Amino acid sequence: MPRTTIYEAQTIRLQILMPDGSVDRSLMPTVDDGQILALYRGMATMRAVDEKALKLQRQGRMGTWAPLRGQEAAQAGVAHALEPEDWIVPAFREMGVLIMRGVPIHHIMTYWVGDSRGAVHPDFPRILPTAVPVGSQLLHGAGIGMAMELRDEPHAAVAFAGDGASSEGDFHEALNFAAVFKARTVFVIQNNQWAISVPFSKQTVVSSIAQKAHAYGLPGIQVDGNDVFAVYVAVKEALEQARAGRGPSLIEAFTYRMGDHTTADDASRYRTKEEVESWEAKSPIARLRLFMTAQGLWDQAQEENLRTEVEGLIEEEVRLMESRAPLEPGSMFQHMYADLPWNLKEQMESLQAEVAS
Ligand SMILES: Cc1ncc(C[n+]2csc(CCOP(=O)(O)OP(=O)(O)O)c2C)c(N)n1
Ligand SMILES: [Mg+2]
Repeated sequence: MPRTTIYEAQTIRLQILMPDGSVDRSLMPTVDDGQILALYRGMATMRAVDEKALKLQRQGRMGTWAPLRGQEAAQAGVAHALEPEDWIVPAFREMGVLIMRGVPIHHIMTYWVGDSRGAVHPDFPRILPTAVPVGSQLLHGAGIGMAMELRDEPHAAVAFAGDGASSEGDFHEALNFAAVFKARTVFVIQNNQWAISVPFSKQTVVSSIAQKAHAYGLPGIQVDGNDVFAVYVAVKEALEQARAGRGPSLIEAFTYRMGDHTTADDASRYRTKEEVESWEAKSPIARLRLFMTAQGLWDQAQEENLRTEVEGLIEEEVRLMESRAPLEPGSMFQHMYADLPWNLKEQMESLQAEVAS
């Protein structure tokens, strides 16, 4: 009997914009200067919001925050490929996608101060609420894509998850359902190398998440997630396929979580400084700036103007977030049960009495 061979599919990583700011012209998408500037502006805004949120948390002005530092290109590339009618199905680290979609920053921050009004987006009905149960949102993304296929709607859903989510049953169920029912869904997995303290090497023995798509019969591609052009090209093509009813795709954006998992974590306890520094050299923002500078599109003065403008915007957004009247404390009892069980009713009444006094 021949020994059974374990076959690992070969994964190609799409890369267009190199860390030194040079590009592979043969793969470069058609993007005009305005689009490039919009991508850069979006990424710079994400970085500034991230930095501000960390400061607010340290000052006790924010409950927690899940830093997206390092993942700006992965999020900007997707956001830029979306059309207004496409659905966004986020996990909990997609603040950058929301910012580029136009969700006000103060509204995004509201969620992280612990106010449930920030979890939902009444002004953006095609953005689902933040999903903290890891991987659960992938099934919602598959379901929305199935509905669009059934109704023959020329739009698509993008469902986000991390590398850790690829170990959840939900991930496999979502891919399988999506493929079988030709869901108009694009799955974007931001492989940031860590699921809290669990490294990617403990999620799977194969070298990419992209190749898992093949088991379910949908195209899977890995892209350099710190390369905004590669992410944009891959997602744009996958979205066009999905909108036309030609089936779902999986895109693995190979990137790095530069910060802690959340402000409740201390990543220095489980990963080395050298590892983090090696990724600093692959920074998604720096490489786009190098490219733009080489093209004559960007200079120091523009950089400083943008920084001042974005800082001003964020200060105003924080002011708006902090000036919003807080939710009535009893609202925590509102959304779980249609009929409140007696013990919770008792607690609610006791809280109401306390607040009244
Ligand atoms: C079902 C479930 N299990 C565990 C957790 C606790 N938890 C929150 S985030 C996380 C890691 C997620 O890692 P990954 O999917 O790679 O996303 P990332 O945080 O890196 O963006 C875990 C285990 C959870 N929220 N839900
Ligand atoms: Mg991760």
